[in-house]
Amino acid sequence: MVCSATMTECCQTDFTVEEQMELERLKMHKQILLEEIEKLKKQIENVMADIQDFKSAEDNKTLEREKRLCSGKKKFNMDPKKGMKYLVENELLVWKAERVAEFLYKEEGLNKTAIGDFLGEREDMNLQTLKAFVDLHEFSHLNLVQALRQFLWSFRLPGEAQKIDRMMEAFATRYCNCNSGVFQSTDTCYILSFAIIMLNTSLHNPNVKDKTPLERFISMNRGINNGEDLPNDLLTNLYNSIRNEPFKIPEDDGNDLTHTFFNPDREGWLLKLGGRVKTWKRRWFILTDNCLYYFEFTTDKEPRGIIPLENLCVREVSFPRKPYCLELYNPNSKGQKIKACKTETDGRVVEGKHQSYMICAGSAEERDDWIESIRASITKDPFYDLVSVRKKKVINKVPEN
Ligand code: 4IP
Repeated sequence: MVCSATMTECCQTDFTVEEQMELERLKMHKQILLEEIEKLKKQIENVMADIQDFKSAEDNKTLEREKRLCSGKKKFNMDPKKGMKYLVENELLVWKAERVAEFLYKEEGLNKTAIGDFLGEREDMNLQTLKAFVDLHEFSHLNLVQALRQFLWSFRLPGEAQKIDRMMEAFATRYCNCNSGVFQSTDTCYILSFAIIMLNTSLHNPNVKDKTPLERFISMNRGINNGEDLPNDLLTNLYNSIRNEPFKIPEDDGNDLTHTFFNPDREGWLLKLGGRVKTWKRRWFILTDNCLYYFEFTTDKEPRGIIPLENLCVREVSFPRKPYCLELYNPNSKGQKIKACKTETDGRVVEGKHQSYMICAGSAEERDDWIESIRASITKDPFYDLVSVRKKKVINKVPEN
């Protein structure tokens, strides 16, 4: 016979009343649990959706920040001051010397000229940043050329003398802190750094024809270690290092240190009137380093005379039968000899005897070009004064030990 009762009915019949009640209770419990699971599922879904929203909001924020950072860097590259203002106002950078220095040292995409300009400014914050920036460089166990390579690659030296002075001073201080005992003073390190940069130009700039030999480099740096000489080995190593590999200077607008003050400004044949004996001599003149050098032949290694242009003025003058003349004179000490040196025919180097230098060019145009170049040379490049003041200081210093 086929039973038409359902399974439950069948079971129900088999269960005791208590068992049936228990079963009912379990069923309800199961229902509640299922509902709770459903609720939890919904909650999890909601949380997941929130997380997703949060993530994309964060992504958007990061993206937004990236965009602002990018435009801040662009602004900085065009105008360092304005760029910094923007970066700080947009909370992309904290206005503290260490943080700004780190940013300038590590951040990709910053223009090295702009970094140099910012670091060279005289404001307190810029000075502090310069110090912090230089302190980020590790110069321990590097020789001076290696340290300079690292330093000069991290930004581009600005053209202004005072800025360069501050930066090189900061460099020299840091180098001496990292390598105590190498130099007697920061000034020694500073002067030698300049000598190395000049050497780099002399050896690697094709416009410079007179390449400084090792012996001259050594003799140029005599007495700079507080009156003492630096070891020949040290100078020779530095010389060789530069000779074998020139400095790598960040590319830009050609206004680098090399161009700023080491290029010969002008060279050419001119006639010069003697000091005491008034004879005209044809001499090869080179205007460079704020000095006028004259040679008998273009190939001569040693000049016949050197006229430092410091304190001098130049003007056009007329001279009988010499139509295109210019005169170098000292407006503050008329009637006195101009500070200069010359080599006598017997090879002795003596003081010049001119109260003024009368020089004659081949044409009016040539004369005017020379006047213009000499004037430009007199008014620019106070670097030499800066370096020479320090040089005098260290050469006259008594060694500490
Ligand atoms: C010389 O005349 C030359 O003109 C010298 O020029 C000049 O020296 C001398 O001046 C002058 O006496 P002589 O050759 O006819 O003797 P350079 O040195 O170019 O040959 P400066 O000082 O101009 O170089 P005094 O002042 O040294 O006499």
